Amino acid sequence: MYAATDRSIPDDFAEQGYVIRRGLCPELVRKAALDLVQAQLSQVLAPAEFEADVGYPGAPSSRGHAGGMTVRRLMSACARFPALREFALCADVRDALKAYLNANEVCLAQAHHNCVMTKFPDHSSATLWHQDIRYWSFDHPNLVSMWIALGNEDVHNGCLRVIPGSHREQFDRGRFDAALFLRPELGENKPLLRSARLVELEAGDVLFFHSRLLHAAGPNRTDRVKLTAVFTYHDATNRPIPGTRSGQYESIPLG
Ligand SMILES: O=C(O)CCC(=O)C(=O)O
Repeated sequence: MYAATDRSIPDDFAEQGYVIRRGLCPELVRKAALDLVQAQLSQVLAPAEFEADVGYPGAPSSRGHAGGMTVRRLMSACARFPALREFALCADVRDALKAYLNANEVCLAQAHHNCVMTKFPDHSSATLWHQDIRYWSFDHPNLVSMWIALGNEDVHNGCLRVIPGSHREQFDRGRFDAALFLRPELGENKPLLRSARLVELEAGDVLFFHSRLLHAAGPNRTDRVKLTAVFTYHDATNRPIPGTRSGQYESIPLG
């Protein structure tokens, strides 16, 4: 159904809206993070978001339904996973983000994302086509997320799909539904969807993508949980709108 798997490493972030950095996350960081993530998942340590909360296709309709309390995100990753925090704030990551954001100083947003996304085998939902800017309220829609594969990600366990270059397009509001998901049934959206690419990652690979890049993901059809850490960054001069969810916590400067 999807044109191709992206095993290449597009080096033109400005053109493509994403870049894959193979093996950027050191093994020591990944293993330390995995141990702690698994320990916290086994206790369902708060703050967490559950499958029933997201309301995505395939999610149980309430927390009381079978699988409704399946964890979908362990929130506040920076505060609870020291190895991930250290990596998320390190010089290599900072330098990459300065280039992708074309910024002199960058900050990590604690307000949202900043999580470990989980996809459990028995109750995992699909995420429809969207731009992450739907979550954010900043002066400018120019943020970049770092997606760290803590294990392998492929079409079987619900890896991401992206539409290269879509971050550069201006879309009319009518191309999206009420919840700001792209409307696949519209003729004008079909060519875009045909250009989608699978982003298959190996453990330790890191994907950087722009907050306006259209992306989606399927459910996990394997028998093993998929775990991904996600952090979002912005130019220090690009400020969250006061009173919005984006403004609820101070961002962390990386310098
Ligand atoms: O289902 C997924 O893994 C994608 C999640 C995602 O794109 C999001 O939460 O913005």
